[in-house]
Amino acid sequence: MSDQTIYLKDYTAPAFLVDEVHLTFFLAPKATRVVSKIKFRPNPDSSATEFFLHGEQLRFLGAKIDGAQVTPTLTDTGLTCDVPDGPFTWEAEVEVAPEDNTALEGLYMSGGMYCTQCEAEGFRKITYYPDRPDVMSVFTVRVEGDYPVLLSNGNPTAAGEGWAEWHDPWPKPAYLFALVAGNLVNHPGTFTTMSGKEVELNIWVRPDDIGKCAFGMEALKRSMIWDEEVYGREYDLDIFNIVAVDDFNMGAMENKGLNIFNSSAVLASPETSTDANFERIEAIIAHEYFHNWTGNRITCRDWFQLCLKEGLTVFRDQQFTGDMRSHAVKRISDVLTLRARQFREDNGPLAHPVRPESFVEINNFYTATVYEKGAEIIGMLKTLVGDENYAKAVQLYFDRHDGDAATIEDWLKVFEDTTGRDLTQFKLWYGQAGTPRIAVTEQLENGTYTLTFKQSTPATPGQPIKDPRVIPVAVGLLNDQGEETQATTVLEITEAEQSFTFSGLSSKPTPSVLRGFSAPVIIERQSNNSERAFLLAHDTDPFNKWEAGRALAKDCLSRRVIDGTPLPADYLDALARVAQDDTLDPAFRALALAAPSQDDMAQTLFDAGVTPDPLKIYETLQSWRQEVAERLQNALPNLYAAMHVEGAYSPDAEPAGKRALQGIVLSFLSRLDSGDQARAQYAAADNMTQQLSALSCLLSVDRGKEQLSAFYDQWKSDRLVMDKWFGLQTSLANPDSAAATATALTQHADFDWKNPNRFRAVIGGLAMNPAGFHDPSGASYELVADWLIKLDPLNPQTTARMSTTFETWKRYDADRQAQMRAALERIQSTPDLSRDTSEMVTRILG
Ligand code: B3K
Ligand code: ZN
Repeated sequence: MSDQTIYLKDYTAPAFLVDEVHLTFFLAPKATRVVSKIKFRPNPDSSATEFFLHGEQLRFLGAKIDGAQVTPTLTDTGLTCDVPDGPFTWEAEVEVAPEDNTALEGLYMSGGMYCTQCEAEGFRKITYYPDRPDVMSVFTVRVEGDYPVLLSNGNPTAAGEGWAEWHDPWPKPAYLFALVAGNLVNHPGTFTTMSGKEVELNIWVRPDDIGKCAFGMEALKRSMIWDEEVYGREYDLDIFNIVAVDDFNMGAMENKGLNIFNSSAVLASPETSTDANFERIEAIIAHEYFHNWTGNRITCRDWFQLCLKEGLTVFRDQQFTGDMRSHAVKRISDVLTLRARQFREDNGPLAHPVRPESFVEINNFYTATVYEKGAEIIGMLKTLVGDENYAKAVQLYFDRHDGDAATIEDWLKVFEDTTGRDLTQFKLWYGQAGTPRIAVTEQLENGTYTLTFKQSTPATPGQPIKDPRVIPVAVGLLNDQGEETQATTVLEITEAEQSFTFSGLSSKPTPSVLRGFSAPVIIERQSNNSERAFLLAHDTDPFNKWEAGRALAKDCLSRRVIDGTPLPADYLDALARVAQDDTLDPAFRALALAAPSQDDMAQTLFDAGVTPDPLKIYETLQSWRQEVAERLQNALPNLYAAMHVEGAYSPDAEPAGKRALQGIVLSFLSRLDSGDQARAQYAAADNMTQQLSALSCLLSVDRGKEQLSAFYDQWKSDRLVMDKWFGLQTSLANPDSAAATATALTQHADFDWKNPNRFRAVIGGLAMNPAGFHDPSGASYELVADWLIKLDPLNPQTTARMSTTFETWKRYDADRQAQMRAALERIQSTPDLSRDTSEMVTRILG
């Protein structure tokens, strides 16, 4: 196994280009034969001459060039061969064993069906090929196998008993190749595009799941219309297929015309899916569909440019969800995720630039930084150039680069050409890792109010020194009546220290800084809780209104963790006011009433120079819930009743928001009524949102044994619901019994550890229970390490991803650090550890 580091600076153009690919698959679980016929020609823009094709874990059966047999030189990673000077046709025959492919990369089997996952470098496990995104070609595929459904990319061209042929007219890199075969049924649909073309739509599932496709189909149609209306992008094939697969390493994959989805990211029904599931499914369907233009028609030159397609496509799916639901609520949830995942990454040993400069295993760079911070960069760019210029620049990008394998430079150039603006400094966002800190100070003198910003970014691995970046900081000012005296204005910070003035002020205003979270930074400003309460009550910017409440909560909770300070009455009063303010969207109120997460509190304390004690944080949050419940006691029953939704279940934002607030209210009520209301809700629930929220409330107050086993009996044959059943138990277990709970669940007959969703539910669920994961016995660290070591030889990608559970180890006390380090070292020293996991563990250890 090679574990060489690959560098962006070493990029060279491919020696050969591909004009046509013809593939024939003779499917068999243990021995699928893949016959390839590929038209190559030397790349006029490359001085390289070596003919190298990637290929891994392939049984080579033979090869020909222009019809004559050749004997290439084979290695573990590919082959080389002498080739003619001009264009030539390469033919090869290889054999692969999809049934033995537990890594779920390349061609593999899931529940009796064949499927593929090629991004980033999985195509080389299917046949010999220049498996790099800058080699694009038209593909024609013939699939032979005894299955009723045989699918590949593009349009179907011919089919008969046991075979089908597909042709994809759009040149694409091999990572977008896909094939599916199996006993599947389809939920059909149609879509008429803006130019009047009829497109056939299908969601392909196993027969048992046919009742769970309707929502996904409607979400797909909404995505297609939205991309036409907002970005002017039309679909470009006669057919668009989505397939649901149970064993999948991530959410979904945007293969051209044949998206393959983790079942959890597409299948939905009111009885089995929560509101959050519906929203996530809608977003993922949109995301994969949007890739058709941002990713497929315009792809990446090399994998260092991954954020070119991912950051932009995440940004687009965030805009879409905002349009479909609520922009304010979406922004708050996105920032919650960004801080929980990306800030955590950016402030620890795994910090890396949005465009990394090197990697050992590219699959390890499908990160929150590339995706979410990548999307924040697009958002900042839009803020800086304005909506109109953003729209123009993006159109120019589509016009100029359609059919290209592009770079971040290409992307920035369309903005420079559209606006005349120099984006050299802005580009630092792609190259510099780490979350900038901005210290804000204020001064009022002779009616002039000055805000001063000082930016700095802490050192990250390999990057000790950082330069000042361009940071758009949206600011508004409020007077002491709570009226807005300065509407939102975007201040562009470009220097290490910079001041901005506002004139004509008679008294000191209250600044509302970083409205809408206009940049992915940490604001450091001396504030106090009366100011925060004031902003919570009066800020017109919904994000900052929520943010003020959050800062208030974190401050009160931190004090309580540090020295037991009781929660101030005015804080509880402010919460009570928000809870009962009917002018506010229930979904917003639910977010405002939710406690900060344990991990968020740990990071907050760590940033304040306090070593976080996970158990103490857990206990503090528990007592917070109790105190809030008591303070809200009189209001809770009415609020609970007011959030009742009449009529049939709908996953739309409005009823979902009401259920979200009702769920929070129920969690408080459960602390006062021994779970009576939750038991009643559980018994009456006709949808998964309410069933699961009732069960969680019961488990959180140490009740619900009966419901937990009833839940199992009711849902044991539904895989996706059983993932919830498993995950809930490890994530909500009491700290001192979490490891034991997880151990018991790993011995459960339904614990199929080779299935990534189930593995993530149990092992990932434990990691999402910080007090349980960090139990001082070290039992959870041991357990997680044992399971990662066990999974690694089968599925390196999922193992590597889950090793990030340990990424915050340096935050904790010496004992915990020693235990976590020992667990990491044990993983690291495992013989034959995969390149994926080895790279991650080595970086985490630092
Ligand atoms: N592009 C895929 C992710 C592929 C991950 C490879 N390890 C899904 C997405 O971002 O849409
Ligand atoms: Zn994506």
